[in-house]
Amino acid sequence: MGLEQQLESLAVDIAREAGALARARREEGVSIAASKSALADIVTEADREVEALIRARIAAARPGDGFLGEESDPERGSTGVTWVVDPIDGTVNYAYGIPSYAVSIAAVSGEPDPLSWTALAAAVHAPALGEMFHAARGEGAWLGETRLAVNAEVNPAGSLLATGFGYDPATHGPQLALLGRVMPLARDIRRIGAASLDLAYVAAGRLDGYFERGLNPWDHAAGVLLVQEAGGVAVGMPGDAPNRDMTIVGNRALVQRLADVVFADDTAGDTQGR
Ligand code: LIP
Repeated sequence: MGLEQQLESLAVDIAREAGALARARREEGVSIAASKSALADIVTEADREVEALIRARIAAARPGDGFLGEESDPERGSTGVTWVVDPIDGTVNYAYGIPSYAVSIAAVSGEPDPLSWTALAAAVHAPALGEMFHAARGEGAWLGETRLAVNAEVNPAGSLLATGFGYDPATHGPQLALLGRVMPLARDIRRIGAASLDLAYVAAGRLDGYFERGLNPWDHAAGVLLVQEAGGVAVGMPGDAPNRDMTIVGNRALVQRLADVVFADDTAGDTQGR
């Protein structure tokens, strides 16, 4: 078993344990610990507890690896591998009791920068939905034991697209304007509320494409590898990998159509807030 598959196996095992903890805490009742970038950008006690569990399991299994998580301080490693973790992606869904939340764990090599890292392994686990999406670089993307593939064609009826909006109300005007420009490409829009699931669903063919501005590295690190290993394309701003400025994924033809619209009049880029 190569490094990528070893990292994938570890990510899956940790995601499963972390998902069980998140689900247990949800059933006990969720308490909001704080707000972060905006009043609506909440963190629960469970977010913090689940990330601490993930971080401890990784440190025990792979001492010396780096860590970049949503709820704790970043740590540069000495092994060249960094773990990029969102302990509960879809925090607002989680707080409201909507089951569309996921533990998102990725292992990357190189600098912990989405513009330059190489994703090696990914696990996106939705514990309330009983689904484990996973991938190792070069080994395909999977839902459990089922191999995944993005929808290869652009549907003449239009594409089923997902997107999301920032926590900062100041971002909503430009983001809604962008959505209006994209709508002619869509048969319909979904707003699932967890980027890692949006990305996993594109990999699984449940969505044709997804775009969102303002994602954090831990929101997209694992899901982008799922899309790429399912035969899809993932881009950011022209010439960039997915990052906070923009994430667009789907099959190659759809991504080009979306990018042509998104970057034609990039007013949504005026407010990068979350
Ligand atoms: C969420 C993302 C979602 C985005 C939300 C939020 P969180 O991450 O997964 O796509 O639209 O604004 O950023 O905060 O639940 O980890």
